[in-house]
Amino acid sequence: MAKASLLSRFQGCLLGAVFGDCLGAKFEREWTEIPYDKVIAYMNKIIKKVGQEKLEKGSVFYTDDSCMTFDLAKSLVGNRKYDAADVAKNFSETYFSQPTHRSYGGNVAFVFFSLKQMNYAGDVYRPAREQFDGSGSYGNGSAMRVSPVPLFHHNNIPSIVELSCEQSKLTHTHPLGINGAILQSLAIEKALLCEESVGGLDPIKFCSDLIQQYKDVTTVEDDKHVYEGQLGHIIRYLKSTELVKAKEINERIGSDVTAQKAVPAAIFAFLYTLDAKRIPQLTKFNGFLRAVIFAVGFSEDCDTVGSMAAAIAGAYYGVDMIPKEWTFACEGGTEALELAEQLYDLHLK
Ligand code: R7I
Ligand code: MG
Ligand code: MG
Repeated sequence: MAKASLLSRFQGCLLGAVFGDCLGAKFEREWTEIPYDKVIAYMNKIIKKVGQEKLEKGSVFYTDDSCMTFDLAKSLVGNRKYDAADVAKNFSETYFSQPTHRSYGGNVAFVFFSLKQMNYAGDVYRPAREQFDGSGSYGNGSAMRVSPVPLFHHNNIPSIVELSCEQSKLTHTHPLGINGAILQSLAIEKALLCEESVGGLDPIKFCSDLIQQYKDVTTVEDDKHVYEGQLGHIIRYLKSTELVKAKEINERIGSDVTAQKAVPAAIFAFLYTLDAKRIPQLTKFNGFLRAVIFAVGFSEDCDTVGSMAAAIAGAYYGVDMIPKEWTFACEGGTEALELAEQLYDLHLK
């Protein structure tokens, strides 16, 4: 694989997150394994329609995953720093601008209502702390939107960890929610930094190094071991020569709306599809598409696992692997490219 430039990787990450969300959203309510052929057929249908000029720009809609990714990225770029009240306001106002169409998580709306009532002043972390009788949410919502964080603080692990944690606490204060966001950020950062190597990236080494790094840097000790256990399952599957079935992945790792399942599922999708030959139906696709089609196909929360797998894969493979037709078709496609470039410019400065 030719090494993608850092700008291409930034753009691959952010546009990837949007693409995975848009592709997975088509199947979001099916709650079952989607055959690869069905995902591929839908993907190709959009490519064909764009080619025939039968689809308007931005007409494949995204969901809450991309809403919140954009909310966070725009605030970081606009303020050139993390401003908790501003991010909280963006999250909430975007929600109230379209509450029904974006398929937000079942409970997070209560946070937005409280934030609005507070007029985004005072302790903006309080509503999230009060979720689920005070234990906080462990939904995957703070991990699904975290991709701007490793771009904003690229090459600075302590700052990536701190900001992943802080932005999580605006909606998800449960240790599993926070650590899920940290782990997803670390996976993206590691993918951004991967050098081209003879024979390609070693998925087992990537995962082992990620576990070690997560153990070393995570500041939230409660429930920390849950993710270590999940990454251990991933390594076992990566080592196996037998093809693992979707049912087994879902029973062992899981892939639902909780952070402790969705984040490991996304990392697994990226690593498991690095070898083009592993899944015969996907061999003809580039690595980025293999990861996303696989993630959408096996996962229960397919827009979110698709989006997170695509953010990691995009950070590794770069933006050129994403079909141009889909950049055109995705709502927010061009905006994702522009925001990634702005984050890249901030990084250079
Ligand atoms: O995490 P969140 O923003 O939802 C994101 C998901 C993604 O799949 C999006 O694509 C969208 O479809 O929703 O929203 P939350 O409401 O905080 O969490 C989502 C769900 O996780 C909740 O509705 C609960 O079902 C579950 N959950 C919990 N259940 C019990 N106890 C989260 N935390 C808890 C908990 O502490
Ligand atoms: Mg969604
Ligand atoms: Mg989802």
